[in-house]
Amino acid sequence: QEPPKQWGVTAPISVAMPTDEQLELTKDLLKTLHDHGLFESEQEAQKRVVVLGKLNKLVKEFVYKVSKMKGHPDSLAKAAGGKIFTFGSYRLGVHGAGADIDTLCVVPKHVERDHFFTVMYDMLKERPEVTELTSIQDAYVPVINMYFSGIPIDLLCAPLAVSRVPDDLELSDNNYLKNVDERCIRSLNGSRVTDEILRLVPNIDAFRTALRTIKLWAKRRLIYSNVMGFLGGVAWAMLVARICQLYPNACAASIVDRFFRILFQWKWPQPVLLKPIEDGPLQVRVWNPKLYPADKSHRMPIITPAYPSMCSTHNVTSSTRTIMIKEFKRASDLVEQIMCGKGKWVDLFENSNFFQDYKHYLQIVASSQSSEAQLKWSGLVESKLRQLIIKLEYVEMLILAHPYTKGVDKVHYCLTEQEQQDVVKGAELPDRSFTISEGNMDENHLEQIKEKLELTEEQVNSIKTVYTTWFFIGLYVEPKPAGSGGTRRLDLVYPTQEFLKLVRNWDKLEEDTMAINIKTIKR
Ligand code: 3AT
Ligand code: MN
Ligand code: MN
Repeated sequence: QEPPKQWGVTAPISVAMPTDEQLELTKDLLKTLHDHGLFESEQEAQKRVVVLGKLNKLVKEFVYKVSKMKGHPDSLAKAAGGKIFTFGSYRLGVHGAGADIDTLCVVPKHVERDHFFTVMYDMLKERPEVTELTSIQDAYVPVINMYFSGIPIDLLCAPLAVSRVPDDLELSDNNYLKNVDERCIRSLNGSRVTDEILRLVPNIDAFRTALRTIKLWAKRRLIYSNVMGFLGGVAWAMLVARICQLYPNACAASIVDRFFRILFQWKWPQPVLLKPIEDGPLQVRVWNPKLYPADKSHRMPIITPAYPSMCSTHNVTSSTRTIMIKEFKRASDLVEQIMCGKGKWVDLFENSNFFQDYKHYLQIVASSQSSEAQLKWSGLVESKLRQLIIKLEYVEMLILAHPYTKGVDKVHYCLTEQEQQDVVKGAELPDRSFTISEGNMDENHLEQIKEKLELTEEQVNSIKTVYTTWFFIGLYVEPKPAGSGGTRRLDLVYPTQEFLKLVRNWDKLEEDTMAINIKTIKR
């Protein structure tokens, strides 16, 4: 008898077909996901297809235009091609209603990245469907952001070292990575990783439903965030893919069940791999804990399958790993009940009680005086927060430092100097502080305040607007030994001072307007 086909780095654990009960539980699960509004309407799905069709046409026009600009004859300019690829949640088929479409434009070598941010940008600006067009040319991965017919789009560009990009071009060939710049390699990476994940999964339908389940669960349990030291979308996708490989015939409910059981007991830092790590044609580092100490220090390595393989979970710290393992255990117990008919899927998605879980918290307040400054400043502070977590982990008696996954954005309209000083330290003004929901950074509350509070013209003119972003870290302190007297003090001076130094060292800091404050608060 032939051995079962192997998916990934080991033979499957079981090739059993699903039982009637398991199929029934998968139906329940799908219904629960639908009830949570995780699927878009047929109409929205159609709209996405239309938008992608238009974008694909636009890219070809863009390539044609630049080719002509460069003096290529018409026939060659037409043959130069151009093609779009999608990646992210849309490509994986697990996007929710309103999610963005992550899109990559692949163009031939005579089309330069600069053209993308000038020629292509202007072409998009002309289109009546396009709104909120912005570009970040100097980002780690340069990107154009926009809404196209109301659908959010992240648009990347990859000029390959080829003279034409035909419609049947596939990016899986490692040779396309040769002779292109690093930004291009990074831009290609998202698409290559997503495609590879899909190729390495035995049963795409089960994978998609299981991944939608895991993503909803991780968001509800506040452990979905790469920056904060938990896992991001790609890492969760790879974990689910690995479980699918181990149970190639299982249905979604069983995949979810096995997911929690296996990951709760996983022998970290043994890495999760979807295939053996490949060598390739570039002079770039591939993840290798035997060669690189930094790779060896990864606490929960989950390795991307496309060359050059990287660890997607570089940010995980000892605290965040402990928190995730605890969540795997909680979910594993719940799903065990669900699988024998004694529980409900909704229980899995219960919100976490972050603000009740600890006695003490750190509140970190980043503040500035304009929405643009605040976006950059709070982003910088957020990106350094895990450095604070790591330093807190060394504090005596502190067992765990638990970062809240979201920053809380507020805008305050201050009448006095004192009020300004208070809000930058984390206070709120009773009638003049507002929470900013995502994408509403520039909403103006002034008119509303003026009327409601009956302010004089003079008062209105003296108003100073202050933007703040709050971050929170839950502190789990070692319980006092029974019967011991005396007071104990948690000494956080060193880690907090070091953190303040680190963020104030930012080369774009505007010292007069940007501030950072940390204080401890009680539950
Ligand atoms: P959503 O459904 O959009 O919330 P997603 O998994 O599609 O989930 P994103 O659109 O944020 O998430 O990201 C898609 C991919 O883009 C994931 C990663 O390959 C890449 N990516 C996202 N953020 C960054 C970043 N800051 N730097 C580099 N690559 C990024
Ligand atoms: Mn996306
Ligand atoms: Mn995106």
